[in-house]
Amino acid sequence: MSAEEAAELIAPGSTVGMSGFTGSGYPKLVPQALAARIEKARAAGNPFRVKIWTGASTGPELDGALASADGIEFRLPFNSDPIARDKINRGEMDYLDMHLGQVAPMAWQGFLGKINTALVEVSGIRPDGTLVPSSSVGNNKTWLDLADQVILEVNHWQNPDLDGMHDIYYGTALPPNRVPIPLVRPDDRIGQPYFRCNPEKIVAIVETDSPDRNLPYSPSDDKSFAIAGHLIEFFEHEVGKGRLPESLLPIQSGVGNVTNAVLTGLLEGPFENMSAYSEVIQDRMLDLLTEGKLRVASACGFSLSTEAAAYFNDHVRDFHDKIILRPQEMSNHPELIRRLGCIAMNGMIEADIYGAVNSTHMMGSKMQNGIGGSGDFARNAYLSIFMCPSTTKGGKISRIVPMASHVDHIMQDVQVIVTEQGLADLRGLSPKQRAEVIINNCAHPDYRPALLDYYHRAKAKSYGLHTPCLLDESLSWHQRFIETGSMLP
Ligand code: 0RQ
Repeated sequence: MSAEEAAELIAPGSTVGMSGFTGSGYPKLVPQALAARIEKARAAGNPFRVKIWTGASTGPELDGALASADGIEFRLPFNSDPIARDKINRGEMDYLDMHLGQVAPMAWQGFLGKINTALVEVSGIRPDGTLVPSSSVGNNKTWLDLADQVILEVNHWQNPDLDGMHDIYYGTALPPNRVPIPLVRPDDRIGQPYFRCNPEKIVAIVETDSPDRNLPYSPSDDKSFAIAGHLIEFFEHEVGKGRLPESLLPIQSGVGNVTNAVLTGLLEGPFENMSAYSEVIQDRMLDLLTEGKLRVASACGFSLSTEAAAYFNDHVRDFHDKIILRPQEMSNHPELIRRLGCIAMNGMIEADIYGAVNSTHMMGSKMQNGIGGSGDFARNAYLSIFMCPSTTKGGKISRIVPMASHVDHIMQDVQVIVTEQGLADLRGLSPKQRAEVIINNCAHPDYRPALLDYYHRAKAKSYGLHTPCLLDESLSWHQRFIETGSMLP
């Protein structure tokens, strides 16, 4: 049926579980038709909103369209759409920012409430009724199983060769009946390539031919390459010490310029036969696979530039045996991340001198995207690494601060911090030892004296001397930025 007819089947106020993970595999037509329906209802004096659950971020046709129509009452678990972000930060949309790996278990446990409709993009429907997943898997398995009704968007833009690339594991159960997950290597296949779906629940099938949201490629800058350089040197050091194998351990890498630069560094570096156990496959990961540096990449979806997406679409066959796409409860599963010994590499907004990391909130209160999978990986990884340039906004903001204005990753989950200034290896260090390494190795020289001054005064005057702090001053840098536009004194 048409997208407009399908959108009529979504009840006002209901909960819709949608596909979509980092801009891949999200439904494109029905959300726009729903947004148009909401606009029309508002014009007629009967506005309504819905609750949206997804895998992670989606695209302008979903979050952008529905947020513009003021149609989202509640959203989980991750968002990077600027219009939705603005609504969240104006207090006009409720947002639940969750660990991506915990969404499906929490839905099954009944903690999130009822899901009425699953709206899922697939790349095909097989004669036996099973569904060929699209360019991301997200929480689709869970939405399809739990929802009362199912709307499918069959997207012909997706390459049919995606068929066979997915591994959908149906062995999950609720406590006390959980059993070990039989995955011991990133390339293990433990499930089936297709989603099952009760045909009686399918109320609409809509055909589309629309591309995923692919953003133009912006090349990494000098600071990103400096960060990458420090990290590659660190890996070589760890291999030399016998703490990492020569092919490293399965890498997890966030998205963005810095992580793309690190992957470029790995492309040029000495490590061979590597593997990735990650959430997303980004541009440089495709290059690593093409060059044979990376043997296999397991993830939940793609986050590609327009150029890389076009290349991938033309060459899906070549990647067929090298990429495995899994549900996010598997790609981000603590048991698997711990067992495989992943090397987690994620971006951050700021870290404090003790190495607590803020991944989500600007100045303590303004949501950027969400914690995503960074927490799933950071706590359970073999090595947990966070990185960013040491300043931003033309030097007006230091990303190493006396106290993080919001904490997503506690000290114990942060083992290595890297900026373009250098790398702080925090393993085995007490809070005061961590502070000295972070300030001296990672802070920008414009802020280093002020950080040292704060730290020394805190050591003299703090209420306790385990993690010294001056409560009346520790967040003053953020307040100064809010008041003057700069953290500089
Ligand atoms: O602002 O966009 O106006 O230029 O924030 O900053 O340095 O480009 O950061 O794109 O690497 O993202 C933590 C958000 C970093 C990301 C975060 C401003 C800065 C700029 C972006 P402009 P950068 P990145 C795998 C794991 C959580 C999810 C995650 C993220 C903009 O890495 O979302 O890890 N992580 N997932 O100017 C005020 C500060 C700031 C600041 C930066 N301290 N104060 N503004 N900015 N620092 C992937 C998934 O989970 C899907």
